[in-house]
Amino acid sequence: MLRKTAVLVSLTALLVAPTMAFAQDDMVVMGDDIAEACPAPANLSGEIPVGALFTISGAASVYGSVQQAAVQMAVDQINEAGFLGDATINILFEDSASENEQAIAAMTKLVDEDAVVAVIGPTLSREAFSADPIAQEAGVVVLGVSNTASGITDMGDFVFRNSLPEASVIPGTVADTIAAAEITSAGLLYANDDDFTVSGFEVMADELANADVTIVGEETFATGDTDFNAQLTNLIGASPDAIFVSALAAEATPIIQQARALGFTGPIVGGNGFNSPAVLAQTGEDSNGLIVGAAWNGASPNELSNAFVEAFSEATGNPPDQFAAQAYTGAWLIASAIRCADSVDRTDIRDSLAALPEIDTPLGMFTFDEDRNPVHPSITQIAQDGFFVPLISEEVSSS
Ligand code: 1QQ
Repeated sequence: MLRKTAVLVSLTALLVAPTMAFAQDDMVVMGDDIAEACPAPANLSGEIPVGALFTISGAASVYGSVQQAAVQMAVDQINEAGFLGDATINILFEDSASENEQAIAAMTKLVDEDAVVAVIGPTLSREAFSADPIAQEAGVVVLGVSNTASGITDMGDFVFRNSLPEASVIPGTVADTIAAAEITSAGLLYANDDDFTVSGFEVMADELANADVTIVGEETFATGDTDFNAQLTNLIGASPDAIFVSALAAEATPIIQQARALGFTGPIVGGNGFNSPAVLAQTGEDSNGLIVGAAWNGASPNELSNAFVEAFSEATGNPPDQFAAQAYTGAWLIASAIRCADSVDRTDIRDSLAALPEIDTPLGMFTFDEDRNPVHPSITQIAQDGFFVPLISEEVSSS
């Protein structure tokens, strides 16, 4: 459990670093840059309702459950640190249950009944395409922390995301895979009924073509499928150096297992859906050599990331994943926008979020571009013995 320490400001801290006055006595947290950029708010008081809409149950719950834990931890830190002066965030969690209709109902409740000033989430891009127009229509900021499909922020000027889109991550994944594994051919497999998996596939196909990698075959499946032997047999029969897969975790796991069972020993390269440690835990040795592009890796040398890993591990008993790091950062970004706005007006918060300066975060130095998409470094990882490690200079087996 997170320690509920009182906010103690030591005399030394005041003398050495007056801008640290909000920080907890023994914890490194994310708000330093904003504490310097924006004075302590003078106009805020009471509880400020903020929504968090995640798929806490359902097929994609491996993502939403860690997002919930990470946002709760961030909100505890924000409130305990007095980051919003006399006010605290009242975080209201809703479960989209991996269903678009449920996401719409939950977003409507948060925006209309709970009168939240901003919403973090929803988890899946297809949920965002369903539910975000409700927030946009009501003039409420919605900050995606795991939406990676193309076109998310095109829904409107209240729609932001801090999750690097596949279009930003996959080019690096393709380039690093070519450099490390010297692939010249690839097969592609993707779910053709999900906004994120289709978008990821399109980016993979474009990037492979740009890099002159021969595409030996493209195969599709539907979300919820469990048997991929027919598609994998077709692809493996064409002898690709690597297989690129755009899938959510529930399908990623049997795809890896079945590809290995069919004798494919080359790199399997996954998109963002593979970034859950649940995929590695469920596939064991089969995921050795799996290559996945990410917005964050636990090996990052960044001090805020290290502090986040320590605090999250202590709070939950498990190390965080990329989705936790993005959700944690997202909650601090919303708090930062509220602090800098010194207002709970929904439009003031939107303008403040869009105008945040570049700040240090567990994801690295972070800023929004003019389209409200994130700008920060990405990383290519390879799975080794149940963990994602940076790919750079790691050995990759080829078929
Ligand atoms: C999306 C994704 C998923 C993997 C989120 C968990 O990237 O739906 O956009």
